[in-house]
Amino acid sequence: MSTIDSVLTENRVFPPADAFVGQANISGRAAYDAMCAEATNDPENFWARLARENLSWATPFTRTLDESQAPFYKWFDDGTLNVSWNCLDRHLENGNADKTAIIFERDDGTSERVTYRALHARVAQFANGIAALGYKKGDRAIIYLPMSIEAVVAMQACARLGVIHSVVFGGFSAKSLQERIADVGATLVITADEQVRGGKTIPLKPAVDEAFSMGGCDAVTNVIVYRRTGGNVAWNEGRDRWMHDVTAGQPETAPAVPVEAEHPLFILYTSGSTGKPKGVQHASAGFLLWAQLTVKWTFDLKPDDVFWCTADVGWITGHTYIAYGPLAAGATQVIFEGVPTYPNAGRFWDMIARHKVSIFYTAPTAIRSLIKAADNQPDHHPDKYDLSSLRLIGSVGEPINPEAWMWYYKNVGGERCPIVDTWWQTETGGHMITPLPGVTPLKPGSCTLPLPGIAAAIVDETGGDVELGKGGFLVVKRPWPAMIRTIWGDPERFKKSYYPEELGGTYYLAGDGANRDTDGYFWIMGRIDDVLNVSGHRLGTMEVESALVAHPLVAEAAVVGRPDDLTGEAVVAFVVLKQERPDGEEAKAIAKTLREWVGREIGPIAKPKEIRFGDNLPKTRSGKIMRRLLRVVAKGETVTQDVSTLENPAILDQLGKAL
Ligand code: 6R9
Repeated sequence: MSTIDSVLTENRVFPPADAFVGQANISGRAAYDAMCAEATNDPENFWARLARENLSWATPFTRTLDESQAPFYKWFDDGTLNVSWNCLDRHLENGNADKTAIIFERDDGTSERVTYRALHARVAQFANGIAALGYKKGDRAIIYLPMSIEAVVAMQACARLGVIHSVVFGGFSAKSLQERIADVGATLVITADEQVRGGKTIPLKPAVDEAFSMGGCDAVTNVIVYRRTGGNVAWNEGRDRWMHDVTAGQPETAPAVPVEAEHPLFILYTSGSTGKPKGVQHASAGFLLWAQLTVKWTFDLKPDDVFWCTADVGWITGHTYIAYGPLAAGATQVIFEGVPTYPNAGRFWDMIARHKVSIFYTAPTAIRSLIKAADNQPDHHPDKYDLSSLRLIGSVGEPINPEAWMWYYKNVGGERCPIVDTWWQTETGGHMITPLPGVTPLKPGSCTLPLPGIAAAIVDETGGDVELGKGGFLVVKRPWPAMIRTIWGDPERFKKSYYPEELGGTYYLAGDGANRDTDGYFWIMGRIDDVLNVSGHRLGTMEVESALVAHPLVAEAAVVGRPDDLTGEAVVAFVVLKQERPDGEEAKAIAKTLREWVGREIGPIAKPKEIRFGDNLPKTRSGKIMRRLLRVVAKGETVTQDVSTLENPAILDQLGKAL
């Protein structure tokens, strides 16, 4: 509640500087209003014009939007193109072959530059290599790689062949990997021996072997391994092959297979409100169009910019704003293998200075941890570095609190760089509500206004518009090209999750609560479902609960979020054991075991920050766990709500005590 109050009373406004407006790709409010008017008055023409102007088509489309199967919308569906061709080949044709595409910096500080010509050659060789193994359009490949040029090469090579990729974040466990391999029906897995982060090596290939040992991976015929460290790995002859062997001797050109606009480009799993992660399916043309356009609009990309998005390619931000958008737009971008605090808290600032980064895009959780680190390591405070190359900075992943916004604005942006606080989701494909740096006066903590073409609104539980100043559900009233197409293998769940009948069945329901102020600015209030946001990572409470109850000691578990200064939200688990409720050292030992268990079941990001044991959980007489009350208890507050419907009110006292 306190954050909601504080953001709604936030009244500082930072209009864009005249110099920025003068050079911006979208310059001034009138330009924005004109684009919004065009999009509202004739949406099909608006999107068709952008798709023709910005993408290179193999077969031009004649149909823009097919709503006949709504909410299964189709965009540009009689056109064909190749995503990798749009990201690479066309830059070779237009004189940018020798432009740097990627500046890759390793954990140890060494770096490598790759031109568009060289990246194209590497993608072609790998595409030829996997084509030679028999992979073709429509096959599914799991990519489980660290941040590397190879990760981008693997994604682009899949796109070149029409192979549908599903990237699994390197921090996910063998179990999570196995579930995704099985659900997506992968026939190819691409991984690395180990990853390197913060001076440590972390094995990856063993997780793949472990995933196979769990079953459900029989369709996979090849595991391609990128040798990052040369660390020891077990080898499965006939199935495993080195990436350098797959590419060896392959030609540096490869056909770019034209695919239908609606051909799935990738499937990316994300947490929902039930236990099983959802495979969000994106289409080729619509996704690429929006990835490229938002790089130009939101980040105001110019030919000489050096762009750096600090996300991992395992998340949607790394798909849209590393693997596809910047390349489609012909940018030079930095890709970083390591972590922000190694070898010290100045790593990001040092990299910005060394690589002359002009556009920097990171997450509030990183900013908050660097604020703290800068206090503890004054020698590595951003003011010790030359950040004068920056001209725009951005934020993504969770609401940014006004205090962190102000710190970022002053200490990183030098009170000169606009901050683009971009609200969007795995499902939206790209930015939805965000300032345009040459248009929008900024308010710390608000993602401001929808992009042209995005019909964002706030409605009540029946789908009716709410007045300005009143909170409600964030929806998008009209389809847009980069939207989710379906949940892989579960179209019913897609409809139920995102187009609920209660709201009329035609609005996309984002799952966030939001508010609008009298200027029409959006303020995101967080999730309305059982999804947590821990350090910008989405996590379903049900997912963590399922992991906990899978442990032989656990009878029942309820998981809630608690506000956390550093991670935004923290996971708190209330657990009933099959044995008597433990206390003292025994309780601490079991809590430790369970935390590690969750780390293995899902991944380290899902480990509960706190576990509390009870004889039972607070339940209604009909047996429903009252998570609402547990949220109050988790915060250390006293329950003041009416508990008369509770079967066992005394349990709240017991659960109120931390270990
Ligand atoms: C891109 C990404 C989506 C959820 C979303 C919302 C939260 C993302 C935000 C933000 C406030 C922002 N979120 N950006 N909340 N302000 N600028 O993060 O995708 O991992 O799918 O998460 O993240 O709650 O619903 P994803």
